[in-house]
Amino acid sequence: MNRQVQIIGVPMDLGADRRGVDMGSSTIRYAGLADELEAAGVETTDAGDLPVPRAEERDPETVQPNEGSAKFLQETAEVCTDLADEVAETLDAGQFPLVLGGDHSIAIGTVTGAARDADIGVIWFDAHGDFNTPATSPSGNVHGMPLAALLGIGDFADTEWANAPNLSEENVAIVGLRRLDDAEREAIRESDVTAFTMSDIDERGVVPVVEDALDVATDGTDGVHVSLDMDWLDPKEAPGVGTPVRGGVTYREAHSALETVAERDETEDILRTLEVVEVNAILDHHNETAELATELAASALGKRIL
Ligand code: NNH
Ligand code: MN
Ligand code: MN
Ligand code: MN
Repeated sequence: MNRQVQIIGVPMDLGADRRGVDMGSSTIRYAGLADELEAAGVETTDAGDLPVPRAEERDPETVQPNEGSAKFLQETAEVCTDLADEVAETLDAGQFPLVLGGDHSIAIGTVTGAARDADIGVIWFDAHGDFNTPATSPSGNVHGMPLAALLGIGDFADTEWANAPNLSEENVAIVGLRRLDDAEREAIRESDVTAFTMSDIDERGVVPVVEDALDVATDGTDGVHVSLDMDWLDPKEAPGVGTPVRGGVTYREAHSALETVAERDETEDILRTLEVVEVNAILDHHNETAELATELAASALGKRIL
């Protein structure tokens, strides 16, 4: 596939408690992303990083009226609106947006941009459900809310910057779940989102699960957004994340999953946007989580061994 990838960095950490995730985009570049993609036969250009306000510049207890407790919600809205514009412009220019986080709150921008002129499906590789709303969140961290935001759940129903057009619950698949807050579990059960837990992967294997997720995300849509939260992997493989949960996928399972996406893309041209988030440089060991993020992006974009 002759794809022109445009790298877009978003050094965002306002959605998470642990500093260090703001350096994610720069560590992924340093790990050799452009070379890795070049070697896989994918041409890249780099749009640089979007401006993100520093956490120190604001009072972390900023609470918006009627929006319960969500830290830095206004700043997050501004960054995500910029990012959505950048993603939509990149698509308009015939390029493929590869968004590097930053914490997972930026998915709100990536997906609203991807869904501006197309019906899309989403595959969400994550240990967590990211289905909290300001009213249910135990932490107030927006990185635990992006899926609920994009689907317009609870307080997010009236937020134009967050509630994605052209995205329905029926086309969303979460893969690799192993930690949910109580209210999130309830909300996911009540929704039409398809959720695959780690037990599903244990029982069936990662490839059949990802094939099912692809069926969900492609059903009646024009394209698929893949959101890769690096805490989806086991912390032994990806130690550089802010909210590690034991029992995640292995190195090989992760590659296999993204190769399954690439294979479907090769025959059906389904992939519209890709993002890699939650790499935390301070918690990482010798940049190995960033290196893995780089490799997995290459697998998703069609890297072949032979
Ligand atoms: N569920 C928790 C919260 O809402 C943790 C979310 N952390 C994530 N999600 N990294 O992917 O605060
Ligand atoms: Mn996440
Ligand atoms: Mn997560
Ligand atoms: Mn919607």
